[in-house]
Amino acid sequence: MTARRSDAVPENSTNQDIIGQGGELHQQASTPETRLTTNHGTPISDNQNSLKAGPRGPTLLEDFILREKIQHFDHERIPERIVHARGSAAHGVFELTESLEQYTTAKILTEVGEKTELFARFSTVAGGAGSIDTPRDVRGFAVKFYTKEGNWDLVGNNIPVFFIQDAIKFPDLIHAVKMEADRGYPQAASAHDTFWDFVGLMPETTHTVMWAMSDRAIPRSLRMMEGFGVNTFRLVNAKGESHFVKFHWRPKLGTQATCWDEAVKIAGADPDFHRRDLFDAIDQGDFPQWDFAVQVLTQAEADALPFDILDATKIIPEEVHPLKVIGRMTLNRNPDNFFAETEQAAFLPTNIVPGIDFSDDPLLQGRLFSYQDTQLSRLGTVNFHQIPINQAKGCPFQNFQRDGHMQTQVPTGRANYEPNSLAQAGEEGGPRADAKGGFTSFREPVEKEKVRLRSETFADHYSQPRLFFASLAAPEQAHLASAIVFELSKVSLEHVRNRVMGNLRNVDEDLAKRVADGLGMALPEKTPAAAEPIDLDPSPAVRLIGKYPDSLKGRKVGVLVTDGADGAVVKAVQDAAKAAGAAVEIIAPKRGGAKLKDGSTLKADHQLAGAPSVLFDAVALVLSADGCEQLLTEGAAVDFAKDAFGHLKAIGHTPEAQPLLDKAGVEADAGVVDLSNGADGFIKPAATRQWDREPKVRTLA
Ligand code: HDE
Repeated sequence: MTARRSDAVPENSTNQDIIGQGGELHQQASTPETRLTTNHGTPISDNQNSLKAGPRGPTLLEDFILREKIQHFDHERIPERIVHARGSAAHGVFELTESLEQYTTAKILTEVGEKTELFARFSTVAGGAGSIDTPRDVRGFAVKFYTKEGNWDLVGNNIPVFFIQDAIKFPDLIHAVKMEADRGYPQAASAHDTFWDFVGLMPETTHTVMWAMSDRAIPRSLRMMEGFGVNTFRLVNAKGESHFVKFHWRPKLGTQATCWDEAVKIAGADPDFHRRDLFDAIDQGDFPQWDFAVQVLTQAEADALPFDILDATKIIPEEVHPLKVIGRMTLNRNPDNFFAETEQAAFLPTNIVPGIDFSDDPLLQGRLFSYQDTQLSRLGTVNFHQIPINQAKGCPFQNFQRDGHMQTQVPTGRANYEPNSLAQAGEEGGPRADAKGGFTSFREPVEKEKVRLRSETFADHYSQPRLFFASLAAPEQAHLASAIVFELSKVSLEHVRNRVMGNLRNVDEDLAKRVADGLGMALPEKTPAAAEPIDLDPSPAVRLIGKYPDSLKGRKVGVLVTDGADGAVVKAVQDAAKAAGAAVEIIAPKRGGAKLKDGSTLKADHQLAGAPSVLFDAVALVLSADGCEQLLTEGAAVDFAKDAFGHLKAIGHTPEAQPLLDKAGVEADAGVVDLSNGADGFIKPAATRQWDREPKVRTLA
């Protein structure tokens, strides 16, 4: 039995020996600048013990320090975003390279060379704040520009179209995709009954569903995603003339995706895969960049399109209206504090500057209400614009709005109304409207009956999904078809699977048949379409394969090393991969590292069990014969090689690694490279995926 401690109060009231090691870390601060205080500034003498009636006695209600600390902790969480809850963000800068003066008065789009600070947040849509980074999902791509004329928030997605045409359907769409109401699952997954039930019943979702089933919805990195404003906006010039505009972000690293099986495994290996990747890249000075581009159309050009420019389920193919690159975004600083910045960032499509304006897109019109409203419930006060991340930093903001929860400003003077004549008496009169430089809405003539109607011009739901499918590279088409098979296979309601297939027949008979074969079901009747689809010219610009640069820039190579391995080979791989722009990480059976052939120790970045090959873009197996022998009975090692092969990655290896490759079923091909003759032959296949290998490793629809 351990002896009972005495109730006597020890002389040293913090009892450091009892609390634990690291006493020096609990060192005492002595100056007002360094000492710990309560929220109200009272210095704290002991942050280890609550106030008790004797060392073993009950805690006293009087302990205001304990109560304040616990109470603040209890309230640390705020309501998460109803959609886009899971997000990662960074600070950066926008630089204009070409002026749009002809089209707009917005300074951010006319002052070439001007650098505007910004904050960008990327997100998944369906999952909660703590969900995985790699589900199949649309990604949010929201940018807040702190311009000289107020904040401009471009709140977009990584897919250029949206599921629905009218904002009134948004709550239904989101209810359907999020976890099912009674059972509370699945989290962050569209592969379930209610989502596909909604999809089957709402043909307007078809185009975006196609994009969401494509490889775009399983991005390799947040740094490798395109971004789109989705809705049509207007640019308004000094003469008051309006043009329609679509906004685009193009990543310098190209748009790249994972394989579905890989994305699923990453979810387990590193749920923070994208967040970590973005943070690490910026931390290491490898700043992600995007070109900013616009498509500008006159009213006449918009009228000539075979669809309605106000319909957010349609793209304007860039082969029809080319993109004009006008600037560049660089993300160069990680947030200092996730909550204060990433979580409290409030994006509002209504944050717009003079010279940019809204279109009548009924989806956008609904968004103009929703975001301000949601910030009120999430951040709890009308003063959320005063939170540092949301403040208009590029210019002053001043008005007569006053008071409210969490008011942090201290306005002076009596002028809290307008008009006032206080200035005549030498008092502060406050700001006034600026008829010339202030925001003015485009004077669009509007005089119609009030109706609840969907325009006839919104009726064609299938021509563009058909265009999208026809435009993809063959492996991407197979991935898309397989993704639909995967998702519908998780749908328990047979009539829902049938309805979706009936709709797909309007898109492409071959696609529908491949899905039916993949499901092992008969192809149902074609669903009648509201408007018969037409064949539009394909848009190869929507492809991924063949479009992104064959480069190791921004990618990661994993080198698996065992005891007895040849350090010269490791170094050759490291040097060649780094020279090609990749990050290199060492994996060993033990975290301490591997003892190389020459007796030196190579430190490891990861232990094998915690670093499967899904975390890397290409791998090298630098093994000794003995080391390989030991790995043959190590499941993680066999999976490492097997998955790298299955995910179409380049595999460099020493000849000694052959038994492991054999056990993993790795067959010789152009992506499996013997490193005996140096690492150069490994770099080329490492810069891409081995698409030719795919039919050997999986059956696709
Ligand atoms: Fe959003 N959306 N949305 N959305 N959305 C929100 O605002 C909404 C839509 C998008 O990183 C919410 O602050 C409605 C399209 C992004 O913080 C909410 C409709 C596009 C983000 C909201 C749409 C988006 C949001 C939830 C249909 C692409 C995250 C939390 C009319 C152009 C921004 C919040 C961030 C967030 C409403 C459709 C993009 C509820 C009603 C289309 C990137 O206000």
